[in-house]
Amino acid sequence: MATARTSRKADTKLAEKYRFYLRQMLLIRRFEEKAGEAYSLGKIGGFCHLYIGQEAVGVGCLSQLRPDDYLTTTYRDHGQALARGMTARAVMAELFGKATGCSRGKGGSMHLFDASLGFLGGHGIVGGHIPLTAGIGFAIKYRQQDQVSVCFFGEAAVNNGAFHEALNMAGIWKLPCIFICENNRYGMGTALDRATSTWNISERAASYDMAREVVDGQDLGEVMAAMDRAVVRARRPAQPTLLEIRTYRFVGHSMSDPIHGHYRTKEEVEAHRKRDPILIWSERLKSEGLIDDAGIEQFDTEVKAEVQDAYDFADQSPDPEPGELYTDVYAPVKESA
Ligand SMILES: Cc1ncc(C[n+]2csc(CCOP(=O)(O)OP(=O)(O)O)c2C)c(N)n1
Ligand SMILES: [Mg+2]
Repeated sequence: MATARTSRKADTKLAEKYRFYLRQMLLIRRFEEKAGEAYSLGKIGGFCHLYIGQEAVGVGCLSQLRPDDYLTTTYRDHGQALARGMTARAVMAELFGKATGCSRGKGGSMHLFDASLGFLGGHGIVGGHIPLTAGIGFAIKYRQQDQVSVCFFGEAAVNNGAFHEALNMAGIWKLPCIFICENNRYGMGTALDRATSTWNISERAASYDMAREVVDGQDLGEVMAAMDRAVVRARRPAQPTLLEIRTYRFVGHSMSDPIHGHYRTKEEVEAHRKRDPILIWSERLKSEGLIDDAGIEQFDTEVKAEVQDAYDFADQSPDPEPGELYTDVYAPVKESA
C-alpha cells in the first residue's frame, strides 16, 4: 500500500484516509438500508433508488476530487451526496420531503443538490445531465481554471443522444471532464433489461477523442487509482476521460422493483454479493494491518448511530411552508431574525 520510501507520518495519514473510506462506504450502506425501511413505512414518497453494492464507485471517485471541483449525477444519488460530504441529516430530510433537506424538501430522493459542495444534482432524466457536465467543463476552461467536472451515469444512458453529443464536444474542445459510467448491467425500463456482460460502453465511445478505461467497481483501490489518473489528465492542460466502472446493485432498481425473480436470478445476485465492495476493502485493510474486526465493528456502530440520528431529525423536521411553492430553491436561505 505505502512504499518503503514513504515516511511513517505519511503512512499514518494514508492509513487514516483508507479507514475513512471504509467508514464512508459503511455509512452509505447503513443509510440506504434505513432509507429502504423508511420508504416501506411511508415516510418517503415518490421514487427512491438505492446505491447498495455500488458504494466503492462513489467513494473511490469522489475521494480524488478537490472541494472546488464539480459533479452531477443521476437519481441514484444518495451515496455520492454522502461521499461528497453532505450530512446524513440533510440527505435523509430531503428524502422525507422536509424543509431541512438539502433542497429544502422540494427535490426529494432524485434531486439532491448543494452548490457549496459543487454537487449540482441529482437528475431524473436518463442522460440529461451529461451535457451539463460538458457545459461546466467548458466554463472551467473558459475561465482558465483547473477544476474538473465529473459526471456519474448508468450504462443505459449511452442509448441517449445527449451522451454522444456531450462526449463528442468534450473530446473536440478538450474539456476537463470525467464521464463515469456506473455499469451495473441493468437499465430498468429499457429494451436492454436483459443484456448483461455484452455491454461494452467503453467501445461504444471509441470515436470520441478521450482516454477510456474499464475499471473493477467493486474494488475501491482500483477505482481510486483509475480516478486519480483521470483527474491528472483532466486538470490543465485538459484531456477528458470516460471511465466505465463495472459494478452491480445488490437491490432492486427502485423500491418497487424486486431484488430478484423478475429479470435476474437469486443465484446471480448471490454470486455478485460475494464481491461486496465493503468486504473486499475490509479484507485489504485487515491484511495490511490497518484495521481489525473490532475497528470495523466500531465504525459500524458509529455510522448506525449517525443514520438513526438522521432519521429522527428528518422525522421531527417540519414540512416546507406552502409559500415555499413560490420560492427559488437555489436562492440563499434567509436568516431568521
Ligand atoms: C430519458 C429517460 N428515459 C427513460 C427514463 C425512465 N428510466 C428511469 S431509470 C431508467 C434506467 C436507467 O438505467 P441506467 O442508466 O443503467 O442506470 P441505473 O438505474 O442502472 O443506475 C429508465 C429507463 C428516464 N428517467 N429518462
Ligand atoms: Mg444500469
